Formats: sequence, C-alpha cells, structure tokens
Amino acid sequence: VPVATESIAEPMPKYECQRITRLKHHNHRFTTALALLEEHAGYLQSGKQDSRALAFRKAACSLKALHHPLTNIEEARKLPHIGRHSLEVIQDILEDGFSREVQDICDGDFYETMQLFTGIFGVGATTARKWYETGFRTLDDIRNDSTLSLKRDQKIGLDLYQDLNTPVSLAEADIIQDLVNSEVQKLQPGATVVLTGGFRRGKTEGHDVDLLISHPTEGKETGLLSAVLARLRGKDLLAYETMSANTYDPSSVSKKEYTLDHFERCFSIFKLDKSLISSTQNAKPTSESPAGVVQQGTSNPDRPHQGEEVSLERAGGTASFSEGDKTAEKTWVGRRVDLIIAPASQYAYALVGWTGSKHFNRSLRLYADHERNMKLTSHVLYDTVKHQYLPASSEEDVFHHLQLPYREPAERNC
Ligand code: TTP
Ligand code: MN
Ligand code: MN
Ligand code: MN
Repeated sequence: VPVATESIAEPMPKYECQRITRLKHHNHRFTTALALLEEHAGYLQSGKQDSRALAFRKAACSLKALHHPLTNIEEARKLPHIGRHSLEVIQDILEDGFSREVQDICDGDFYETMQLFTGIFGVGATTARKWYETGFRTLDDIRNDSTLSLKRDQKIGLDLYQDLNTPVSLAEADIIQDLVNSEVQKLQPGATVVLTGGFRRGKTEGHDVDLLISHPTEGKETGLLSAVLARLRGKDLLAYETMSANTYDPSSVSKKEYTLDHFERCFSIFKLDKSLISSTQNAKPTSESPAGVVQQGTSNPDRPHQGEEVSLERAGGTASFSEGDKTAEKTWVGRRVDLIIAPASQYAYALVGWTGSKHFNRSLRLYADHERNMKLTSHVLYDTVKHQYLPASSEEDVFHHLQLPYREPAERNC
C-alpha cells in the first residue's frame, strides 16, 4: 500500500498557506531571478500595493512549493499565479540558462544604486529613487551634499552602513535574545522572549532580530518595554531606538490592513560587542549559481544582492565610527533589533504574524477572509458570520480555527 505522498497530478493549491514552502527547494535557478525582478519592480514603484512585484513573488512561491525541478514550460503554465511575464523569464532560463532581462537589470546602474541607497536604514524606494534621479550614485554623494536634510535614522544608517548591511547570523541573534531576556527576567520573572521572523523559519542569516515579548499572565507585559529599554540604555547597548505605543483598537478589526499591526514595539539598533561574537561568523554563501545572475552576494535566497561587493566598497571600507575620536575602531557591531510586546490573549496571533513570512501572512489573511469569512490580524481572529472572536492559545489553534493543516515555521518560507 503506497504511503500518503502528494501526487504529481494533484494541482497545487491556490493559497500559499495551503502549501508547504521550505527555504531549500528544487527551483532556486528560477526563484532567484524572479526575486530580483520583484525587488527591481519595487524600486520602480513606491513599494506598497505593488502589483508587479507581487506577481513575481507569487510566481516564485509556486515554484518554491514544487516537489521537483521544473523542466518544461508546459508544467509551469499549469501552476497557479504564474503570469505572462514570469512565464517568459522561466522560459528564457529553461532555454538559455539565464534571463537576459535579469542580466540587463544587473548590468545597469539603477538597480545597483537602488540596492545601495535602500540599504541605508530609514531610506525606502521613494527616497532612493529621488536621489538616483538627482544623479547621486555613491554613499559619499549623499554624505557630502549639504542641501539634503537627512533624518536621524538615515544619518545613523549612513554611519553604520557596513554593519547594517552585513547579515546577522543566528549566533548573533541568540546572543541578542539572551541579552534582552536577562534584562526582561530581572524586571518581570516568567516573561517570555522568543526569536521570531526569519530565524524562527530556519534561516541562518537575517537582516534583523525580531523578538516577541510576552507574559503568561495578561497585564504583566504592561510597561515592560520601556523598562527594558531603560536598562539596555543604561548599559550603553543601544545606538538607536524608536518606540511606538500600542495603538490596538479591538472595535476596528474589520477595517484592519493586511500587514500592519498595532503592538507596542521598538525598532532599534543594538551595539553588539565584538568580543561576544565567536569566530564562526560570516559563513560563506551557499554555492549555488542562480540563473541570470552574475555574482551572488549572500546566501539569503529571498533577497538578491548583486551589487553588494561594489556597494560595500563604495560605502567607504573601514569600520570606524564618526562619534568622538574619528579614527577609533569601534568595539561593537550595529545590529537591527525589533522588540514587540504582546499580551497573553493575543500572543498566538502575534507569534504567527511575526514569524512570517510576510507573504505567508498575506495568504493566510486572504484565505481567512475569502474562504472562511474571518478577519485575521496579528491580534485576533474574528468570525464575521457568527460575530465572535476566536481565542487561540497556540499557533496550532490559529490554523485549526481556519481549518487549515498546521504548518511548521520552516514550512512558511514563501
Ligand atoms: P522582517 O524582520 O521584516 O522579515 P523576516 O524576519 O522575515 O526576514 P529578515 O531575515 O530579512 O529579517 O519581519 C518579520 C515578520 O514580522 C514578517 O514576516 C512580517 C512581520 N511584521 C509584522 O507583522 N508587522 C510589521 O510591522 C513588520 C515590519 C513585520
Ligand atoms: Mn529565449
Ligand atoms: Mn527579521
Ligand atoms: Mn523585523
């Protein structure tokens, strides 16, 4: 009797949350090219509500969920969400081994410059494009233009450019989690500090560290974030912080946007002491040669980094810090850290939301809305037919309410 394996003939489900999507799959040669086109499309448009970028993302997601390497275009046509443009790119890679369109984007200076500028903390596609159109091409062009009034986050983004564009390792994330947790325990014993985001999905590198803080007793999380920040500040562990209050309004669940949530949070930059970082750092990229791509910068399969080597060179090399003694080597590395506070009653939803991926969440919320008449946010799940909230004490509960098979975090990498 055959075991329950998925049949090749069985059509792929429409929603990404109905599928299993792992970090490693059989079609990186196509998905790396599509990810680059997604990123490029995001540079051309304003970032949000970008349908072209979304179309590339959805096509890539279908290929990631495929159980074998794609070998012919007819098979791609049968997969969900593969639009005309993506199909052409796939066909080129099948026929020629690379995509001319991707190659041309890599060869031009727009993509490279946009990667460089959007790599500055606090700079989005709109600002980066404005600078590109002004004629700026290097970080020094930005630094040396006295007419630009840079925001506080952008200034620190320039100062710490190299640090913040070096991927955070899992080992560093663990160190930061421990640092935060030890302060949290002193303030509120029994509180929980969980590493979420890409690391929880099994990534070994990330652009930041996402820590979800809660306490099993509802209410004990109140005031915790500002107290933790005060302690971290006291130990001189923060280079930057910006806190937002909890703006959650339970009465407005039906109007909620798909991606925003309203938890109390802090976007920060930690000073991670270099002596704490072991020598096993900066593991070399996984050696894959994605189609249509010249030099692969990092092993993050989600975000192409063609311009990276040039970018870091342009960033101006040495890791000195412009505060005080200008020539002094700093003893720490800047690392982006997101701290989020969730009350116990919303914790399961917050955990799903902050584990991601962003695109997995998007599909989960669309699925809830269109297939179950439910509104899902990072705070609650609301049944719009029965007019009731569905409490959850675990991620399994959330999937169960949605009548979806449970997906492990490692299976949410779409
Ligand atoms: P990110 O840290 O932006 O992404 P990531 O951890 O998946 O990848 P990376 O390695 O590049 O850091 O966000 C983490 C998750 O949190 C993401 O899946 C979506 C969610 N999220 C929210 O729910 N609300 C927010 O405001 C943000 C910024 C993210
Ligand atoms: Mn061709
Ligand atoms: Mn993250
Ligand atoms: Mn984050």
